[in-house]
Amino acid sequence: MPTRQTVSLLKAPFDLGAGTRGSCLGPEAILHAGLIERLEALGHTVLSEPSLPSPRKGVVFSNLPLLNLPQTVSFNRYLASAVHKAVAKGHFPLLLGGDHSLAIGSLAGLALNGRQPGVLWIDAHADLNTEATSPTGNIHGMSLAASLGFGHPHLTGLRPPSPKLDPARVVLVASRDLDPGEREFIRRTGIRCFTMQDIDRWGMGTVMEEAIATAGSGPDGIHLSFDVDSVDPSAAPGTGTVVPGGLTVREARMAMEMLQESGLVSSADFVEVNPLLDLRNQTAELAVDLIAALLGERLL
Ligand code: 6HN
Ligand code: MN
Ligand code: MN
Ligand code: MN
Repeated sequence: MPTRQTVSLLKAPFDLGAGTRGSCLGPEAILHAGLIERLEALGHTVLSEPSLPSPRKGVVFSNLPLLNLPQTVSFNRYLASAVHKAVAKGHFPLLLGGDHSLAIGSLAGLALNGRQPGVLWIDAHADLNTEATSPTGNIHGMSLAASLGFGHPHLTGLRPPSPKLDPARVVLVASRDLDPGEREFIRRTGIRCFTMQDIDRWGMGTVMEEAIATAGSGPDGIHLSFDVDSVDPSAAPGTGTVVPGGLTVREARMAMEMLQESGLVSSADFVEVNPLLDLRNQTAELAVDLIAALLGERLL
């Protein structure tokens, strides 16, 4: 049995940070796939907080180069307060997205509690664009940069302090689709980046050992930000920005098992499940398997 925890389930039906609609339905799909039952079976207490208020649909603000900036800022402010409250009560905040712009609010909420965890960003992408480098204007491609203090002041300064993170304890895993500005960002800041090529060469076990050692080297543990597009589209088709050549189901699950064994993870985001693009809810089911493994479910 894992250490029993009180998990604050933060359902974030927000997709205006992405270019494709539908990840706002992700939280419901993940619940339909049986998340709460699986976590309760592990002995955890699950507090299903009310869904965060979704912004009004039908209005698209094409304020390039930052699409839907006002809605993204206000939703993430709510989210930061919700995370802040969960942490203050000693709960494990588990964010169900929604698109990856939500990591801005998630990390801002942890910072409000004076926490500066290391971050494991498991994703096909780096989400290290700013409005100056983004090829799309979609804020979900800017959330890690914003949390590191780069980009539009409404995003970086959503809640004080800024930056939220120490680049020496930020680690990217499963990267395979990096924009030119993001490569430059990685070179400039020295962020550890384990691409799929590294995983092919050294194996997921070795990569995760190094990733956990680097992200977990500070006093505040590790925040996991898991974008389901890190997994190969053959196993996770239900997401808006698929990139071939991703993690196998076993590699993703092993990453969760190793994080569980480390005992260092105290908050997590699972984002970019898009039921409108999914096949028979399989991506949501995969997310549930991974969350359960992260929180202690074992094969034997
Ligand atoms: N995500 N790099 C591309 C962009 O638009 O900035 C894709 C970003 C995808 C973001 O998957 O969280
Ligand atoms: Mn929507
Ligand atoms: Mn992402
Ligand atoms: Mn991604």
